[in-house]
This record gives sequence, structure tokens and C-alpha cells, in this order.
Amino acid sequence: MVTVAARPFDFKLDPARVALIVIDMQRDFLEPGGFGESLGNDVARLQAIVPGTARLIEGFRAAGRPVIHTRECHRPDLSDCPPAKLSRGAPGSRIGDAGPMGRILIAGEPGAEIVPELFPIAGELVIDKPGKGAFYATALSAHLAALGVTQLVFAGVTTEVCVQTTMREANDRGFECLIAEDATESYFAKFKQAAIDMIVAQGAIVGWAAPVAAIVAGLA
Ligand code: C5J
Repeated sequence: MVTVAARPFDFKLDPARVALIVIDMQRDFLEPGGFGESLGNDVARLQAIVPGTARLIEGFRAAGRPVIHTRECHRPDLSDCPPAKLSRGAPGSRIGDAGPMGRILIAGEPGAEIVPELFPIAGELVIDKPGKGAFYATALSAHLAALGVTQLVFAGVTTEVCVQTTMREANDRGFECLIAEDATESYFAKFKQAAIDMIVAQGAIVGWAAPVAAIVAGLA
């Protein structure tokens, strides 16, 4: 075990049993001209974590540990999108509508793809998920069991929605969870802060938080 300085207390990293999950670093959430920006969000906030996330991914690749990417997206016929999700958001900018980068959050459309800087390499798992959490209606649990993973490091967007939801799902399934606080972001600074505070509260009730540099140093 390697000690990583983390909040609310040191994280005992097991370099042989840890995997990285990079949540939804998709063009439509991050890139100028995409779905996120069309809703009035400042995507520069999300763009700012790309270099840190790239360093984290590189650290896992160099250590020979699994890097798993997720994409929030749906089938073109929307059969995997419940009406309650379909009816949310701004009218005209809902899931499946024509957006600046193709149909919004539809698999295969340019906007649903991962940004080029963080693109998966051959052999890395990419999980397409219809929900905010990456365990719901996916094979993620089975993949993690097959890999013998017991610890998960989280990066990606947005902190308070898909990252936090997946981290809570993982925590309930018995994984030790660590969020890389400078490789996750929200369109709303106070939501990121609140989400991380909630995660580490009450003695790591959902998990731990640490900077990328400390996590990468622990893997080396
Ligand atoms: C993600 C969202 N990825 N905010 N989605 O967090 O709708």
C-alpha cells in the first residue's frame, strides 16, 4: 500500500488493484460551440482540467493500470432514454434534438465523442451510459470484477452530477473511491466545492479527494 495525502485523511492506495474512471469528457460538454455552451455555460471552466486529466491518464497508463472512459449518450431511437429524462432541459436543446455538434447526447454523433486530447487508446474500455451513474444499465461492475479492481480514482465532468453519482454508486458497491480534485470540474464553482465537501465529509462517507500530482506519485 502507498500512502496518498488526501482529504479527509490519507488514502491507502493499492497500485495493484486500482483503476481510473474518466467520466464524460465529451466534446458536447467541453468544447466551445457545443451543447454545454449553447445552454449558456462557460465551457472554459471544464477545458481547464484537460491538462491535469491527461497527466492522470498518463500516470495510469505508465503504471499499467486500467483507464476506463465513460460517455453519457443514448441510442439514436432513444429507446434507452426514459421519458422523465427526455423531458428535462431547455426546450429545443433536449436529448436527441439537433445540436451544434449533431444530435445531443446520441451515440455516434460528433458531440458525444471524447475530446481528442483525452481520446482512449487501443484496449481501453469505453462505457456508454444512459444514466448519470456509470453502473446503471451498463456492464461496468462485471468489467471491474474481471479486472480484480477494488479501488477507483475518479476524474471528469461534471463533479456534482455524473462524477458524484458514479462515485456514490461505486461506494455502495464496496469500492474505495478517490476523486482527483484538479481533474474534475463543474460549470458552477460552488457545486464542485459542495460536491467534494460532501464526498469527504463525515470521515470519507463517499470517499477521498487528492490532487493529481499526489495520485500519480503514488502510482509510480
Ligand atoms: C454529466 C450532465 N456528465 N451534467 N452530465 O455530468 O448532465
